[in-house]
Amino acid sequence: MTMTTTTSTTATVTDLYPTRGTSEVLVPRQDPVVWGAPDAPGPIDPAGLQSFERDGFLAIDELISKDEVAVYRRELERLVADPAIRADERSIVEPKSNEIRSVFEVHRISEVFANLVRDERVVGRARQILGSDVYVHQSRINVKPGFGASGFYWHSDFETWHAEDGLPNMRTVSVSIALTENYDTNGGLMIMPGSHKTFLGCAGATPKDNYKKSLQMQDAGTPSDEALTQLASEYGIRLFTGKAGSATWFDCNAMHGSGDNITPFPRSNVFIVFNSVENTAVEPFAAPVRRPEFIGARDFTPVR
Ligand code: 6CS
Ligand code: FE
Repeated sequence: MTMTTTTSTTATVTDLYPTRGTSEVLVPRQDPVVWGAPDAPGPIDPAGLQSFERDGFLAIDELISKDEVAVYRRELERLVADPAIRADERSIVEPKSNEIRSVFEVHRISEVFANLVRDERVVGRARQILGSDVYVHQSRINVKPGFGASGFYWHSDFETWHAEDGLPNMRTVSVSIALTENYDTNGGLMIMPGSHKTFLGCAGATPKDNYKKSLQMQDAGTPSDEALTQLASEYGIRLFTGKAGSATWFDCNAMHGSGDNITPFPRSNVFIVFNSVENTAVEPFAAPVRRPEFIGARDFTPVR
């Protein structure tokens, strides 16, 4: 069953991935994972592209050097300490401690992070995977301080970006670059390897202004216990650890989440979402209104 949705122009775009209806539904992915040629030139070798296609993720031990990490850590600390940033609507705070949890659109707020986005080691990998020019659909720094910062429950990012931001196809890739050490104890990223090949359409309509809650604790777009049990039993769960400077690239539809961080050790990262310029956002497929542009970009200018 495919529903159609209309864009702001007269064209209609077929909804390949219905979600947020009355019942949950699992459908096979209808898009390639690696859109570029398997031997496309770039920082990822063919074996790396193959494993990304198979698993839906690619871990890089050292994407940026220790010295570079120090620069980005200082910039993160500068932003988090700036009262103007805290007052900015692009800052999301922790529900309990009221500490800053995330700052969105960090590639537009900070020239330092803008440089990271256009670094060939970063944007070059995104272009290789997506097989085209790319633009930033979303960027954020996640501070994930210690002593109780809450994690993110299981979800597929694409399910939200399709339902609420209007991304038509799975031609979007994220990279999480660790700015502090990711131990196996401080709330690291967990991904179900291979889960990116199944789309889980969630049950339950999107409330208006959903983003105000979902960026602290997601509700709409949350899989059922039964579906998570089925996916986890089939695919397993991989926890990502690594030194500051390591990075995890993962497909937009990989089922992932992270636990709370009750250790004294923060798990800070910078998270950048690249979307293909061939997959620009149309109207939301399953939400009453668009999310703000600082969460789902409407400026499709390719990263240069
Ligand atoms: O809703 C979003 O766009 C964000 N939420 C999560 C939990 N992951 C993806 C994205 O940053
Ligand atoms: Fe996510």
